[in-house]
Amino acid sequence: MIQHAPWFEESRLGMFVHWGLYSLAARHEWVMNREEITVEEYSKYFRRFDPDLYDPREWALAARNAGMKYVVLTTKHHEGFCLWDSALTDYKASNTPAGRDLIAPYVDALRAEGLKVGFYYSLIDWHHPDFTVDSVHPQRNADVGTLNEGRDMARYREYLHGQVRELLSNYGTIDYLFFDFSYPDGMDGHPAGGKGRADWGSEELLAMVRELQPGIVVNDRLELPGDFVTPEQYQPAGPMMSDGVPLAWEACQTLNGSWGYDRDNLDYKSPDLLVRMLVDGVSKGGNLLLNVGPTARGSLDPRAAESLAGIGEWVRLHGRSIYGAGPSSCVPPADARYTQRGDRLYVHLFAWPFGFVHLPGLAGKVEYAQLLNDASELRLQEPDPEQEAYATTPGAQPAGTLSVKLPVQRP
Ligand code: FHN
Repeated sequence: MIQHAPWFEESRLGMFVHWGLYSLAARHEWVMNREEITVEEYSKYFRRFDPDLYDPREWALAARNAGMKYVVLTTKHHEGFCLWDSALTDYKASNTPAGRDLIAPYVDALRAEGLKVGFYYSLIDWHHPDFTVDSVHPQRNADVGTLNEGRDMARYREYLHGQVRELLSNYGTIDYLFFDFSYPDGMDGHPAGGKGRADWGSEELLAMVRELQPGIVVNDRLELPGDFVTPEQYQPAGPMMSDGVPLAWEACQTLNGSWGYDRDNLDYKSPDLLVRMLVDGVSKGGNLLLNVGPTARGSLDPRAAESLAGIGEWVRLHGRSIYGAGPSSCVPPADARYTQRGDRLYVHLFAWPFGFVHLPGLAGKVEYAQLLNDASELRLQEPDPEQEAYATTPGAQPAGTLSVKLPVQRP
């Protein structure tokens, strides 16, 4: 549990939003890197960034209706483009056809819906003239030595700290900060090397963050321990621990493998799979930060909106089995996960059982069982008073639920 921010693990589900100039390219947020696009060539997107449909209230409402309790928006991704009216650069939304600060309305919209406010901030910056060309830079395969002449990471560090200070000073209480990311050993063995805490000034930066926003939660990507661990695009095998102590963790996941809007990518995870990812994570003590990539006009991708609606319907009926819930000491039957909140044990059936669900080791410990979607009772049996109980289940999986919950009330 993050002692200074219990809201984080009580929330269990948040929305990640990747939105920037790469949304115009509409094929990947690393397009600048993957296609080795120079800053000059990439400026075509800067000149055309005109999000006329941007309405963060739409995003906030979609998040709330999906059962999400916090939202994290890319204030600046690796491309270096800033969504807020930073005094430290001209490379910002207010200098594009958007013509305004886009962070202020985002923060207001979240607060209006009672959602916690999260910022993502990229440590990497492929636009800034002092950010040295390294193994992830779009120009990594050009003449790195010549390109780095005159570049000064100390000046970049000052810029980096100044921007974080702006973000944490100018928009009221910020609840969550996702720094991204450190690669001290470089990427893919590229000789241009990497960057880590010394390049970012991580210790000083983190101290400033805590001073400006004492209640904030910060992730673990400054090459320093943070408040929570960030497995990305995978689900840990079990609770994440350090020296036997459970860690707060959050799995960040995409809907279709891309973080930014990826027009031609149709490989969307089904709402049922997304729900099972959520439940799996909570059963291991983790959160799910599920990503959407709005279009360059600022609207949610209709396919993402459909996924969110599907999750929202499940959470509407089953939210009490995830919010404030976590791992159980009981061992679940096959094809199931347990989440527990107080004396309520929730049995999440990932495969519909053959007329009953085993409750190993729970003989004499279960007083009542019901389906969560409609609160209908499930008859309990205790064939072996020393070992297990089981609850009888209807033949057909109840309609309207992506998976079924069984709050098993324990004395
Ligand atoms: O390089 C980024 C990537 O584009 C995306 O923002 C993810 C989200 O966690 N973080 C980095 C990859 O780990």
